[in-house]
Amino acid sequence: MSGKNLERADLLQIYHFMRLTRAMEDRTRTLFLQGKVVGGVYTAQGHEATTVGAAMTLGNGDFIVPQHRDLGMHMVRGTSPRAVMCQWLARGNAPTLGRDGQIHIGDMHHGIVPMISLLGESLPVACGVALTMKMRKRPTVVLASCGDGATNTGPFHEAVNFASVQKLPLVFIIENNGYAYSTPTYKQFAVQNLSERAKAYDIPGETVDGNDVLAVVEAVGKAVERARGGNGPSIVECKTFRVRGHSEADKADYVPKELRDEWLAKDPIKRFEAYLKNEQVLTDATKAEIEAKVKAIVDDAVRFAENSPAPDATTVADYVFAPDGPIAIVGEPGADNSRYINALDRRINQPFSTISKAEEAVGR
Ligand SMILES: Cc1ncc(C[n+]2csc(CCOP(=O)(O)OP(=O)(O)O)c2C)c(N)n1
Repeated sequence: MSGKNLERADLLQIYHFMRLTRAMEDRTRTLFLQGKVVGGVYTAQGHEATTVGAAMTLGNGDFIVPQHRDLGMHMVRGTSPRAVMCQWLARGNAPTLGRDGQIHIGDMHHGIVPMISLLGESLPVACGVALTMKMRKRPTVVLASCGDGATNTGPFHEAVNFASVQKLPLVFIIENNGYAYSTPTYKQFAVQNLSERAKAYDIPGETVDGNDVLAVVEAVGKAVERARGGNGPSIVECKTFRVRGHSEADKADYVPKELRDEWLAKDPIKRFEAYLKNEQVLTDATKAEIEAKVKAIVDDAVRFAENSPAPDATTVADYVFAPDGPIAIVGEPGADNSRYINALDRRINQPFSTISKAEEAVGR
């Protein structure tokens, strides 16, 4: 999908996902204030054009490797709103079975690789997925995102370098939202735009207005096409702003009021809505229809999560420790005496089970 050839239905779908993302987060904040959310709430009001726009450029068989502000990408790729609400309310039937209250979740069937909470660490994993697909000669693109703060970690640079050397079908989205927790960008790096970092790895880098969804679709769409064509990775920096705190526990009083007001005036949903009205794509009736649909989805997800059971305390150690069992000792009967390198080699030449399942699911 490229910004220039969007049909009416595409535009309305983008609007729907932006509204859904905002509504899911707004409702979560209410639940948090009611004391129903277990743990912190990390939202991304202001990021919707970036997250929804970027994900809309992908095709069915592609992968995303999202970060903690990427609910919009999850919504577009098909993570169930019920599953997200069960995560936030830490229910026993949530994807992490109540062990984590965030969107550190994934579903390989929908091409969603779960986030690793340590900043930057998901990016080498994205390289692994892209390399696998390249070795299998699949026309798959992997879209990996991170914040401005995460670009200062070692794994970010290792991943971009590796992706460049291997010409991987990868697009790195940098969501530059002005702050890494309370640290403003000017205290994090000396470059003007984070896309300049692409030069060091000899790949294209572009900076776009991350609050303009059509600009995001255009820039990311181009990078996705480039990756799919076998021309390697790119960086797209989306400049946006986190208008709320790092989490709901953070009042963010380190952000000057004028700066927040300036970005609130550039709200990505209001801007897109004005554009759609001007283009006569969004009428009052269509807007009301979308609002009702979004409300029904969120109501259903909340109802489902509130009626879901709490985690069963007796299962607390499940999936945390390896099950008891015999440990094979090298040299003893029944043990695999392969050298580590041969075992790895054997594994690499076998299909990766999770990725194979995902491929099956998307009918490749
Ligand atoms: C290696 C590492 N250091 C610190 C943290 C704690 N932490 C989580 S999010 C965050 C801020 C990240 O800033 P940025 O990458 O700019 O993303 P943003 O939250 O602004 O979207 C921090 C410090 C972490 N998860 N991993």
